[in-house]
Amino acid sequence: MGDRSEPVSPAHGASLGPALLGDLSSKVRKPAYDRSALKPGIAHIGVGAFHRCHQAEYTDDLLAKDFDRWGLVGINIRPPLLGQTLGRQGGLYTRLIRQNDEVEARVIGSIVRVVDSQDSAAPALEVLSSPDIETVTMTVTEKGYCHIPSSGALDLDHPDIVYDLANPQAPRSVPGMLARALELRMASHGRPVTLLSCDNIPANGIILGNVVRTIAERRGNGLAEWTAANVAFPSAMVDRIAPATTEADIDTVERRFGYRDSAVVVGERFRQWVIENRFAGRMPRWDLVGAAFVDEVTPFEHLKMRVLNGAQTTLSYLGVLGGFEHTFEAIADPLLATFVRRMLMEETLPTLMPVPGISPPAYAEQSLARLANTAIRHRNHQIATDGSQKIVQRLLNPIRDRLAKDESIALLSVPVAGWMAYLVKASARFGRAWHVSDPFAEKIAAIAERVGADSNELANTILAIDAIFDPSLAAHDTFRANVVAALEGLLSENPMAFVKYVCTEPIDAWLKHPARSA
Ligand code: CS2
Repeated sequence: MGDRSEPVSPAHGASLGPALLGDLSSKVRKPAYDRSALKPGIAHIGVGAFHRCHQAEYTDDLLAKDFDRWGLVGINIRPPLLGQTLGRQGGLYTRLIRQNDEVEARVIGSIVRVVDSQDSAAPALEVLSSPDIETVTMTVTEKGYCHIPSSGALDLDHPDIVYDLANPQAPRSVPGMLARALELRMASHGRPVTLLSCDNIPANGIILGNVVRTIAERRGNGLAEWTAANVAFPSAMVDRIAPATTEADIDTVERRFGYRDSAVVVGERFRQWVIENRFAGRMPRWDLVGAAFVDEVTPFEHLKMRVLNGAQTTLSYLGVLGGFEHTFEAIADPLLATFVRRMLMEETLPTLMPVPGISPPAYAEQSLARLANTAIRHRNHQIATDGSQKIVQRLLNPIRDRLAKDESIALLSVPVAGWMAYLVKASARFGRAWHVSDPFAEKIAAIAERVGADSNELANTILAIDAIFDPSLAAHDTFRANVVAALEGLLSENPMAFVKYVCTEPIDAWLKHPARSA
């Protein structure tokens, strides 16, 4: 597309919205379908950067290729408010693809309406129970499912679940809200629906099905039976790195393309979506635009969570401990790059099942290259957030697989200890090195206050948290020994020296290292 005759910027400084579309620079790609003909058919819960960079873009592609009634209604049940940003822009926003020096802009048009349901469930329930909505997708973060990470069961002690079981008509949690929406559907039109989790939890369809069904069963009014017959919970693997938007991203759009957009998102070029072929009712044909509908998602899910996400989590904890702000800076450090590559190649890849059409070593190399993209400013603290909800699928499951075969876990244990060190160092006793956000942060800070710097006692007390560490794993001698040694190294004055040591010496040597008893 040439822009030789382009006026400097007809939209100069104006805010993005339907009226501005015609005035945008030809460098900005626009929706290639008639938005005014778009009707709602999909609801999405959790309209953050990831959704806008992923499902909404696939839907935009689908509408351009095979127009159908698949407009998206975006719902937020937690902050931020959508009305102020996306709502004011008529659902339109810019998706930037950034790859080192390249910047590509595209306005996505698939969101037809946004709904803020932070104060009351009513607006969300109205959408979710509507007969127009045939598919519900969600990105509500790992902790949004209110499950126990180590078992996948609904956490019946979770305050929002306790509340929802007592007040089923005004739910606060995602499982409570979905169960209530299904109840309203059952009582009104009875139309089937697919509930599609797009979060990085293991077997996400199974966990979503578990938590919703557990609530439905307690209703005792036929909802569990109706759900079994009319609702599908396919699992899915989703992928695209899309960090939280910053003011600098908003300024980039204004500077380069001449308009203001308060809902900009930035992502990498790579994207992937593998969806289990198990639907209730009509389903958007995302498979026509690059998604894959498959019988078995597990191999893809393990690949993505253990390799890409495992590397991100590792770089986030070791990165913070080493003083690096973003993933791309952590991986530019030769030591951390060596560590993460060795961990993936030597310990993670052998735990994977065969993945149709994918060579795991090539995938691992591609993942490392994605993480090195300097234009994706993904903060290590952002990835480190909610680690208690992430380490099971990213690190502990591959560790368990290796222990079952009596294989070494020396490298994979390091980021597990990294997560512990990250939370321990945020406690007052350790000088509040940084601010953290994790459902288990307080509990671990309390352990750190009580135990102090004794790594053995610290690691063993944290390993006893059975909502995160399955007791049989926590009791495994090799696992304990490795985590204790790594925690000691990472809490020492020079955590990077420990990482260097691990990269050069076998961990058994570290277990016997004289510095440990010094
Ligand atoms: C990241 C993910 O914040 C995190 O936990 O690891 O959001 C990651 O960027 C995506 O899963 C990539 O698809």
